Parts: sequence; structure tokens; C-alpha cells
Amino acid sequence: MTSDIRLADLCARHGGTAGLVFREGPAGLFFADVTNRHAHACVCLQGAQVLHWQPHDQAHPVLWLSAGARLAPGKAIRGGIPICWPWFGPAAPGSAQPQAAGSAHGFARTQAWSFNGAQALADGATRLCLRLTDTVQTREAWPAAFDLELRVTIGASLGLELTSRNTGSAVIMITEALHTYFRIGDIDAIAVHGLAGESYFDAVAATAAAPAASAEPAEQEGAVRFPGEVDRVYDARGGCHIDDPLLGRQLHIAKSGSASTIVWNPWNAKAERLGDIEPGGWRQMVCVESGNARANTVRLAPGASHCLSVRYHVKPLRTGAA
Ligand code: TA6
Repeated sequence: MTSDIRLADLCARHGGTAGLVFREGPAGLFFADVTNRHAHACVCLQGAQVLHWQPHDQAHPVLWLSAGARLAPGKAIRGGIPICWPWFGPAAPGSAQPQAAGSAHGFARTQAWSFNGAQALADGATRLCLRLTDTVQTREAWPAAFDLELRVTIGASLGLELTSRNTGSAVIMITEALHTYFRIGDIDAIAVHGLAGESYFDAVAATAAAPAASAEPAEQEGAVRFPGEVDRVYDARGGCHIDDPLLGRQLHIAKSGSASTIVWNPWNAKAERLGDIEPGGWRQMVCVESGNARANTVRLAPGASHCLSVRYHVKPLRTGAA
């Protein structure tokens, strides 16, 4: 289907619902823009990736999108909410070899998802549904049959529900994460609360020290702060929140179906190596990701399904806290 027919088809079937407009970007990617009485949002159909969410009462977007993001077919987009699936990290659960270079965090975020519908909800929010099922290409990367659905609810809060279903005849094992980049005032000023006492894998310590350093989990003391690069996978089932005194807000993260919380900021050296973060851009972002990573593998029997869901909302922050 040529792109202009595809765009016309999307507009004909779903355009106009609940403030939804489709557009085609410069590199042929398709975007769904939503404006309702609560917020603006943008979702890229490649990867079903939420790129923007800004409630009307917020002076700044809640999600961070790199000014250096590569908006091109098959390229992972730096920012918003990438969907890491069916593996989080370099390799599929139980696989002997790391995946082919460039496929860290799985393939879902670089695949073209289908747009399955839009709904105007009674409270004025907009719900979008996108879907990805296995293809020859995905089966080459991961020999499994699956049906993956994302429901995005755009309102005064932002909700995502990622449902994985095993449509094959063999058990499948997945790891996953909603790899959310939050927009903050400055990395020096923020703190992440709600993870105190949780054990975590310190990926920075593991790469810097002997392999033994990666074996012993650490325990979080107090709030998470960012004196340098932080890359931690917490065993944590509860929510957390980010205190941002510079932007005067608290970003609240509620979740279900998730046994792992990942906290990441690349700091300057890694940001430069990544190559798609504008100079200094790393100072205005922090990743707090909800998923099931490392040992928290999700096992799906044939026909079984699993739902990972998050809900983000913003509250004012009294100055001086953090
Ligand atoms: O979630 C943290 C992390 O696993 C970091 O180790 C870093 O690799 C980040 O994800 C970004 O990964 P990406 O493949 O999107 O560049």
C-alpha cells in the first residue's frame, strides 16, 4: 500500500475521532496526533511509540524527545516511550548468544504496528489501540507466534497497557519494558522516590569492575540521585515518583504487571557515544522504566497472555523539596 493511500485509509477510518489526526513525517513514518480537552500527544506508528504527552496545564512536555532523534524507518527513536519487547537488554531470555548487533531491547520498537482503533472516552480522554503480530521478519529474529497490543489512554494522566499473547503452540519467555524518557529541569536537581530498600543490579558497576561486581545486588538507600551515569535494574513491583524542583512538579508512576523498575541517565560520556542526544540534552531527561527484566522473565504458555501497564500523572511540587 503506497504511503498516501495508507494515510488516506487511516484518516478515513479513524481520523477526527476524539481529536485524532494522522500525518506522514519526512522519512515516511506515520504519526497520530491527539488534541483533546486534557492534553496534546503524539504517537509514532513505528514501534507504537508515544513521543509526546503534554497536559494543557503543563508548561513543559512530560516526556523527553531528543533533538537528535533519528526519525527514520527501522531506527530506534531516542525519547518518548520505546517498547522494549520481546527482550530487555542485549539478548532474549535463555538465549545463548546476544542478539544481532543493533537489536538491543528487542524488535517491537522498530516494527510498523497496525492502528486498530480510537475511542473518545466519557471523561474527554482519547484511547488509541495499536497491534503487532509476528511476521517472517520477526520470526527470523525470534521464532515465536504472538499478538502484541498497546492501548494508550491520553488525558490528564497517560495510561499504557501492553498485552502480550502467545498465539503459538510452544511456551515463550519474554522480558520487556516501557522505556520511558521523562522531561526534567536538570539531572542534578531531581530525585526518584519510592525505591528505598529495593535490591538492584548496577549495570555501571558491572561494566566498570570485575564480573563479580555484577553478581552481588545492591540495596537502594533513600532516594535515587544522579551524581554521574546511573543504570540500575531494581526488583520493584510498586510505583515511584520523580521530584523536580526546577520545573516545580512531581511525576508519579503507577504500574501493574511489572516486577522491575529500571532507572537510567547516561551522563555526558555515554550520551556522546550514543550519538543521537543533542549536546547537554542528557541533563533534561531521566528514564524510569517499568517492565520485567533480567531474572523477572515472563513465561507464556500457548494461548496465555500477560499485561504490563503504567499510568503517569503530574502533581505540583512544593519548592525546596527533592
Ligand atoms: O534502560 C537502560 C538501558 O538498558 C541502558 O543500558 C542503555 O543502553 C539504554 O537502555 C538505551 O538503550 P538503547 O538501545 O535505546 O540505546
